[in-house]
Amino acid sequence: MEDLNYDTDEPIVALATAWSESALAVIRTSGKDSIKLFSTVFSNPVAIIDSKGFTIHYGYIYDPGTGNKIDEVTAAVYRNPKSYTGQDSVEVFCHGSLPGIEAIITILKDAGFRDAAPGEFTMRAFLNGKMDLSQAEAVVEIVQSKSRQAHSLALNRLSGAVYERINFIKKKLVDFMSLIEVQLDYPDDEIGGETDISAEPVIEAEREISKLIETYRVGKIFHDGVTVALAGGTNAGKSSLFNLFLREDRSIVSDINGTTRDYIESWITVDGIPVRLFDTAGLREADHPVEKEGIRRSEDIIKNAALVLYIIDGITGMTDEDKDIFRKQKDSDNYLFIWNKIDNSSLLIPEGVLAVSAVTGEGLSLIEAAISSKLTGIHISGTELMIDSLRQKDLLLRAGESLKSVKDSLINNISLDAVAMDLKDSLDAIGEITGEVSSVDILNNIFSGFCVGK
Ligand SMILES: Nc1nc2c(ncn2[C@@H]2O[C@H](COP(=O)(O)OP(=O)(O)O)[C@@H](O)[C@H]2O)c(=O)[nH]1
Ligand SMILES: [Mg+2]
Repeated sequence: MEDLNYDTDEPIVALATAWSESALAVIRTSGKDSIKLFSTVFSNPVAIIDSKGFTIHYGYIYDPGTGNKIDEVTAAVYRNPKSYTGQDSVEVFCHGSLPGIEAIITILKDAGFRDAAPGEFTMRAFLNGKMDLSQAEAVVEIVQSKSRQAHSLALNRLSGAVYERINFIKKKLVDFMSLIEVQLDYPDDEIGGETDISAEPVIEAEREISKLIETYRVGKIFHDGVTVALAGGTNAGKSSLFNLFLREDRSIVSDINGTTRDYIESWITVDGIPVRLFDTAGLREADHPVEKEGIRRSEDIIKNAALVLYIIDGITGMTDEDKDIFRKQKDSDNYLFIWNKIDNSSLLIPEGVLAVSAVTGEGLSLIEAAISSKLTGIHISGTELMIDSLRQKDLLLRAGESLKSVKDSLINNISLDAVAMDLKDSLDAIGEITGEVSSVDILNNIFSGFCVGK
């Protein structure tokens, strides 16, 4: 990979934790001579230079120019190849003070480190064979995960689940490729008769690929989260339900119509799915311009939500507007109708409407289950293999397309050369997923999406 636009062995430094005040911060270094360079600013250089990998050393970082102490730290030493990047590396645990962090990084840069580019640590880990590309992508997915389930799904990928499945598919195709190559090397007359290669392995590989592609839709929901909006007439209990979902009093509840004039939002987790829940202003005729604007914004939110929870006031029953929306949307994939205030409602609940009380909480778990099944159609335990990288999905689609051509060629007895070409394209696409086949552009593209320090 000499073509990369920076040296992949140079000593680099970056803050690995958030740039904010905290008890501790971690500054990460990696690259050639990083242990020696670090020792020049450490109070006990000999201990560092002579240390084994996986050791921790207590001391001070100081400014070699002035001799001034900069911070009291511990330094973890890793030796090539046993480190995250596969290179020599030192991680510094310092106090989480912004001026302190800044001073340490400056001192380290004066000592010979340079600022790391986004994703450069993980790119080095990939280049040094510590992980494949699907695992490198999972590093970001873990850091960004918004719920426990999303976290375990990403952890699954980080431990190589995508890599293993891809290799399983690849093995089938490579074996098949050898069959084809034998046929190409030994023309028909020598082997005797027509080629009669079964398309079965190709069909199996195609099936595995389709299964993985299907996981993307749900994988993406767990990674990005989805928008869910509470809608309905004023006083139906939207804000009360919003608070119930949050298990706190965030939205103002009152029996005065039009209390919620704008929308408010919060992240919650429903059955492991990260949900961005919106409480909206009740949709009604309003005279006040502020309320009008709130209603307009709320309408936008509702229109763009992945799922609308439409709340009906169970004490008064359905209004004409409720009936109208119910008629239009009752079979929609994006609507769930909820009959609220069942603690105090004696009216008959229409079929297909879920029942809840925002006051007692009765019915909430059924609503959560309904939201989850509406959004994903399945229950996720967190141990499933699910992809959530668009890059991986597009490559799987390309691999699948090529396999379709392979199958068609075999069925229609088209030349084996054509079969071999399509097969190769499919293998290339699969190789790009794990990074076996990669170019500088692909790598730069993936790793530039990381933040600095990863
Ligand atoms: N009895 C009963 N009253 C409720 C329930 N949910 C909301 N309310 C009352 O209905 C009124 C309107 O509630 P609010 O959440 O502000 O409705 P919104 O206008 O749809 O946001 C308030 O007086 C709430 O206390 C419920 O489940 N049972
Ligand atoms: Mg409200």
